[in-house]
Amino acid sequence: MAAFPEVEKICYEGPDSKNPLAFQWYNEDEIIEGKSMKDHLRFSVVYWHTFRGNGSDPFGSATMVRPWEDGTDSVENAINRAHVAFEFMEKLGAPFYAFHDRDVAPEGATLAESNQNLDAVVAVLKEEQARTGIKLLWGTANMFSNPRFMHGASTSCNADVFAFAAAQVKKALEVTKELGGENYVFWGGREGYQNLFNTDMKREFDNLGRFMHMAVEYADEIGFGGTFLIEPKPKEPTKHQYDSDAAACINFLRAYGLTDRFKLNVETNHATLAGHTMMHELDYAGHQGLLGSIDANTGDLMLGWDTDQFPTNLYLTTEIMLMLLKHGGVAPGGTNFDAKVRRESFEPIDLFHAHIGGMDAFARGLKIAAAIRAAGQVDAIVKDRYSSWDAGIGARIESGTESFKSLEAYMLEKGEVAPNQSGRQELLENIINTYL
Ligand code: XUL
Ligand code: CO
Repeated sequence: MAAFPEVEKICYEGPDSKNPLAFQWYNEDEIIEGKSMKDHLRFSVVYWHTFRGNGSDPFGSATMVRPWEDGTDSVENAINRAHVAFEFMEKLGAPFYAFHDRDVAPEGATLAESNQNLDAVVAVLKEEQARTGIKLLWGTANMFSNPRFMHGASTSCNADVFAFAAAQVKKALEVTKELGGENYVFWGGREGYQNLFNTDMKREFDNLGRFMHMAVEYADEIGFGGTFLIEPKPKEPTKHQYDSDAAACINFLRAYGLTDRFKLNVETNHATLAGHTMMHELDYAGHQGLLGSIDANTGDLMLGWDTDQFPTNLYLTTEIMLMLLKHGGVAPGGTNFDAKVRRESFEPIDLFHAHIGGMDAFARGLKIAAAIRAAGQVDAIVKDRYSSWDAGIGARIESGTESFKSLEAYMLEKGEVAPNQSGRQELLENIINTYL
């Protein structure tokens, strides 16, 4: 029986459409900068929020109405839910999805039982992928919900927890490979600390590095060639997460010799929590050649926590798409809606409204960003701003032929620097607004 009988396949109807179950901007075959929107954006639906989110928050219990759930944590219910998930994604027209092991199948009383449960559901996911053509963007392991991970997983003070986490990631890698997953994600979960008085930070970092190397080794052993992604987040649930922002993650990857196999999965609301803009995080990861994928969502200006709302702000999606186009696109990563409907939006149809809105916001951001790039005004201003580096002393410094001594001689002779020019921030902001 269909879970969403009132919903047909969501189609593109154009900007004038008033149909809430149609796209106004996401036209998957439309070509932008030589590539279809579908290939630029590579939209992905997350299993955890969309099919497991129940609307509970720190102040109240579940609100979501999900008629297909039978209220048990059985494998049978999980299999039924998998069919619902694929009906949803097929009707939405999302080419990808992403999950944690424990989202798709219930955790058993032992590791062996958990693995068995996972295998039973993965067989169904595989059939559904073959039936619909929907692919797995990435798999990951939930190493933060179970109480055993209270001190972290690979950074736990309890070596047995490291061993359990290793076994769990081993299985999650096997499953991701079995389903043709294009990437594998590590979000730090509880890899961080609450209090430095009880923490051997050096040992925890070393073990984190050791764990990642074991993951790469095992991926090689089973022939999993997907990209590994680390997802920066500065806090929540711990006071300090080791993967705190793009720069900290990249420093970790370099320090432990992992940059050849890892890139970053950059999430908007995590950037906000880190005190950065998403644009900053994307540009930083991008210019280091380590931009792998994005988790698309947004926070709320009035709330301090990780609200993971669907992105609807065109300024934000434009900034993101400017960065993705600048750094050569997001593939083999994707635009993964790590976002949840708010607890007052408890009806199944709200899931469609949320995803349609997010996809349209990104499609518009892509079109706006492409128009800004085609016009070239912004690029021309940036090029002009740095023109002192294109010739003369700037070009000589960049070519490596100058030194402190030669620069002192140059400046002693010249006496004072060439006059500075305006930064033109307001003009640039006005230009961006003309495209929105
Ligand atoms: C947590 C978060 C996770 C990761 C996957 O804030 O973003 O859902 O994306 O573990
Ligand atoms: Co995320």
